[in-house]
Amino acid sequence: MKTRITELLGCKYPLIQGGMAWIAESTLAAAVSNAGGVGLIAGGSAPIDYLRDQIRKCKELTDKPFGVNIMLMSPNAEDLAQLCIDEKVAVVTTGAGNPGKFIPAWKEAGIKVIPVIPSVALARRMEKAGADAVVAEGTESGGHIGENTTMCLVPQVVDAVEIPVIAAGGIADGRGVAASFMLGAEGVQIGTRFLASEECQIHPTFKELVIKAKDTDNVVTGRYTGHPCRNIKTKFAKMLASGEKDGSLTPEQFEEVTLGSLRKAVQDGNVEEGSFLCGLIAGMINDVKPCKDIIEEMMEQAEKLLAK
Ligand code: TUI
Repeated sequence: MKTRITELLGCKYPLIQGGMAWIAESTLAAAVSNAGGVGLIAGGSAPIDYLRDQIRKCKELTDKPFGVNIMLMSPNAEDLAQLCIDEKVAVVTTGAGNPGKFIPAWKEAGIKVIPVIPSVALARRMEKAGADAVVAEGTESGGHIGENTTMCLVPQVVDAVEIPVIAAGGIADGRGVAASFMLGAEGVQIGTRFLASEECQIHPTFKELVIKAKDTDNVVTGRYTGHPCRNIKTKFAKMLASGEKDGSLTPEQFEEVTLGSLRKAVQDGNVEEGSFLCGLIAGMINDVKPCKDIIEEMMEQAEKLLAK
């Protein structure tokens, strides 16, 4: 499993953890890095002091490389981007926007830059802007999503750029990893599978929802706001989806009722008002395990399949 991604990031496995807002903190990131992947702390829309604290905690928990995800829609993005430089973070991934203006300063600081992109056009732009790799993220992913699928997007991005491509969206076992490699990816980004890990600090109700989810227990909300998000199909998510469809919820009302809903899901396990962001592959996930077991089983299965 040595690829340009393991070489670039100095890790054992070509696997990075998704930068899940409100979810990915130092305990999870360190567990993934200690298991041979690259863990990520999500900046989300957190205050700068929170992220600094999380980065420092992670440095205490692991001596392996780890990274930070910058969510570009955050009003704090600029400050958090600078913090990654000040704290000498090894890797930065970005989501929900074009990180072009930050790339020169990150590169100058020796940070490996890996934008998450939903299209070939943006992958090309990121390569020109100096990105070290890209994550091609299919619409199967949880949270904020693009339109193209992993199966269709990954090979098109692989054909379009020279830099290594990491596949994301709908990958939760060795079959998904092997398939990604067949599509030309040199690494995988895993998010949803780590929701059901022992080290993930989300509310037990959230883990329970992931484990119990069937293939159809998933819904995309907020397309009409311009920020489509994939969630577990709770009563709240169904209300949002039908309000959007039948016009009983205006985009403004949608924004109002979803304000703070990520925190309500992650910290409180509030199924009445929380948004449980989660990928389409949750139906395949049936147990909570340590990150080390998840990663080793996944990579062992992938290696066997790829050797066939
Ligand atoms: O960023 C994600 N997933 C996320 S961010 C998030 S927090 C949030 N909450 C509510 C609304 C919006 C965000 C939850 N999940 N994944 C990576 C990703 N990036 N998916 C899609 C994109 C993307 C979209 C447009 C990247 C770039 C882009 O560029 C547009 C442009 O400016 O050209």
